[in-house]
Amino acid sequence: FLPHLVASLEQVEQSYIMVKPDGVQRGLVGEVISRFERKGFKLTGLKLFQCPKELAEEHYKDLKAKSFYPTLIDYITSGPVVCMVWEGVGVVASARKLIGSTNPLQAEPGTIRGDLAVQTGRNVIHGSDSPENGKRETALWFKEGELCEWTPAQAPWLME
Ligand code: IDP
Ligand code: MG
Repeated sequence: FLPHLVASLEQVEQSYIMVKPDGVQRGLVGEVISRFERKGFKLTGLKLFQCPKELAEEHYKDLKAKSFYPTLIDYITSGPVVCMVWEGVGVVASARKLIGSTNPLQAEPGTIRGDLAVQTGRNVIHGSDSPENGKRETALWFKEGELCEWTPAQAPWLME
């Protein structure tokens, strides 16, 4: 038992991160994964997936009333996405910072959207906006048994 690796379990969050179809088509999957790996979060789920319309609608149900909703659903289902779950203390807010503002023209340089995208409707990546939604979206996109619990070899070099 290595107490320094356990980082009080209730503080550990999950963020559902998804490379959207434009990111996959543009060959940015490795770049995105690399940024999260280098930050030091733990990957616990990963798959290439063609999203069915019903799942896209459920994922974005809060935006149903928006004028861009139909084109958003078309966009998300237009090709494969890469679904991921990243885990760690503070991962949800940190991932949002790594991702940058929704409108890539307003996203800071150094962020994924700031460096790699120009339009809100082609903004490359999704990240959960709260720990609660991190859990909800993880359960929505991954079946039980698709997630891996593991201890990265670098854990003691990331957390004291
Ligand atoms: P977020 O992805 O930064 O959390 P949300 O406001 O939750 O942004 O919107 C979800 C997604 O809907 C955005 O990432 C983007 O793909 C799309 N979207 C949001 N606003 C617009 C818009 O004004 N035009 C087109 N697409 C939009
Ligand atoms: Mg959102």
